[in-house]
Amino acid sequence: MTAEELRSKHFATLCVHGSGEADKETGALNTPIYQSSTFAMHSAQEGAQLFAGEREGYVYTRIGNPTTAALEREMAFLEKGEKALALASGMAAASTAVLTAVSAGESIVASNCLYGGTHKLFKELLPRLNIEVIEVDATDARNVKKAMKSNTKLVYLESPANPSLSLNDIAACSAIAHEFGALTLVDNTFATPYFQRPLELGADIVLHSATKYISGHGDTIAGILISSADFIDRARGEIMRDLGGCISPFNSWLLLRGLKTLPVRIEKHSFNGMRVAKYLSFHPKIKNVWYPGLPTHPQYELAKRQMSGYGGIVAFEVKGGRKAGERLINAVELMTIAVSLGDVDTLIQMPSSMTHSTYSSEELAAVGIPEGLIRISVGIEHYRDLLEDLSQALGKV
Ligand code: LCS
Repeated sequence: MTAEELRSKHFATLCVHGSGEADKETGALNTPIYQSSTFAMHSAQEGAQLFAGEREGYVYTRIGNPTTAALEREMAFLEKGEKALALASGMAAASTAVLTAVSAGESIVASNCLYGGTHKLFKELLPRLNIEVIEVDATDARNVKKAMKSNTKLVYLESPANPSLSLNDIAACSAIAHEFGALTLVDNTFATPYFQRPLELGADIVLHSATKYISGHGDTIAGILISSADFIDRARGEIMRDLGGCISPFNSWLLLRGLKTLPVRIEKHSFNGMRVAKYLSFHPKIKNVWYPGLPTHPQYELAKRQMSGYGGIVAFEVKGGRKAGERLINAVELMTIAVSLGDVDTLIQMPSSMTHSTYSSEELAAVGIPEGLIRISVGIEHYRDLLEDLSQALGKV
């Protein structure tokens, strides 16, 4: 089947068959791991042309590698972008995207609910580089508009957000950014392209911590950016090449393998996520549940509009706050107490003291994240076993 014919197929088929551009050298169905740091040139002249950008080809794995190029091609294909850039981690992707879009003396308008590491980058390192970050409650696009300045070059969103599962109206925020001549970035880690494609909604850049659902097995740290050819060329040539946050060919290969099972994994995570969210929402010891697939989620209508499913992350608060929450976490037997998310294993953690310990108490309160909030990354085990574990753990609270 030609690449053109493949485009009309369903997303699940695209994940398995890819863009139809299998390894051209050998016909290998799965792209081999090109575990080589450097690539032989045929002449001094060819080397000069490669470095001058007058000729396409591989030079050195920090700048590009065939296994990584295959991953980038497939991620661009699935997110409907022109090009992609794979990096060593989600944070390498975030810092590379920001430094590509924004320079000293310019500003970013960002959601105030972000992964704790991104928040730390925005609060500490970027101000040192004279990049201002204005964090706003981006669940209401009007707050984004109010914060925009003439020097704002980037609107930075995370939807659904870690850990509150709040949403940003991607189409509305992107339209505002464009009015001001700025780009919009959406961290699409939680939804994955299976449930949400921000570029189709008007965003300019998509970011993934590929450590999570793209890998799916908890065995890789990686990040990916998808955007226009111009943005990705600049991110690669002007920032990643200099800061050096490249991905290893082996990790690119693991992610290519992860992509093939993304649809079945996400369906199962989401099926289980809904069951866990519903179970908790009816439990007498639970105060609150945050899950975009529940009609009680304040942005349920937006979730239905911009996502085709709700995913495997559930946040909740036990009556009795942090102490009671810690008792619950200590009582689980099947689930693993661990940060990260998107793994086949179910992981449980407390953001205020772990992933979001970079937020002050005041910042957590402003975002509406209670100190005792618990986040579960629901895995692909049988959901009855997960509910049984929660039931026995809640019995000890
Ligand atoms: N974006 C989101 C939404 C994330 O959840 C994370 C990591 C990152 C970016 C950064 O990606 P990394 O560099 O770790 O690949 N989130 C984590 C979490 O919730 N627990 O541990 C890491």
